[in-house]
Amino acid sequence: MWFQPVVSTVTGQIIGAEALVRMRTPDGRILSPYHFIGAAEETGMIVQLGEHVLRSAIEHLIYWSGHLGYVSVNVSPRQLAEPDFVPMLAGVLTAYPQLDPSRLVLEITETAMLSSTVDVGERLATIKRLGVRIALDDFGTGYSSLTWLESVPADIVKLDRSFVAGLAVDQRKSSIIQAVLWLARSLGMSTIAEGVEEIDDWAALQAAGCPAVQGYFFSEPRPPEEFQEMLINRKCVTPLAQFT
Ligand code: G
Ligand code: MN
Repeated sequence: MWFQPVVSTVTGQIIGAEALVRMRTPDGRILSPYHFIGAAEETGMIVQLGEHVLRSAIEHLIYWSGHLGYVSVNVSPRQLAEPDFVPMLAGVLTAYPQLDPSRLVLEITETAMLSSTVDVGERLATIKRLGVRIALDDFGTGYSSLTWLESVPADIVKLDRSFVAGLAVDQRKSSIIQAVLWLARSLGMSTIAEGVEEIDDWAALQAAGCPAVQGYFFSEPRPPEEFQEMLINRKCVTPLAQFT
């Protein structure tokens, strides 16, 4: 498990982390999920992998409890459609009674709704009843983002990086971002802008009132020891003073 910080644009502090699974090959290379999630889904190993990721993310969050607000975990459409997914999640939550379930966020992409054989809205509603929060991942890139927003009981919108890169110099992107921020706020949802790489884009997001950001500008995903170092020593310093 690697972790990438989510940073508040208001305080400059790390408020949460996205847990991102990586695979180490026998010759020591690090592979991103892009290279193995497909195979894990085909072989059915996604079930064990999904549970492992969930448990590991929760254990790290509990360990960093005093320093980190929440952890988010990506859930693939296939995982969500598994009949055992909700019982597995409920079982894991029971195994960690010290964890407030609202400190766990599941990130789901819109394709989960399009390609699924199950009623995704219904399944997510059941998950929400467990107290876990839901984030709409890569928001804005699918075919039916507004339907997704309407039909899913989500708590967080994760604005896709394609709207974020170059935002500061692109009036169209900035209009879209302001509209999504407004929409999310009116629906009682929070927004995280993903893929923030440039200081100008960060400043534009802060000025637009986007509450939280994530991206290489602050930190790439890091192994737990390095993430912890950043978390405890607050090394993920934002140039907040320049803009406030
Ligand atoms: O689909 P999702 O948003 O969960 O994808 C997360 C992936 O995005 C991770 O693999 C992570 O390495 C990558 N990522 C995180 N921050 C940035 C960024 O600032 N720029 C780019 N291009 N990719 C990023
Ligand atoms: Mn994600």
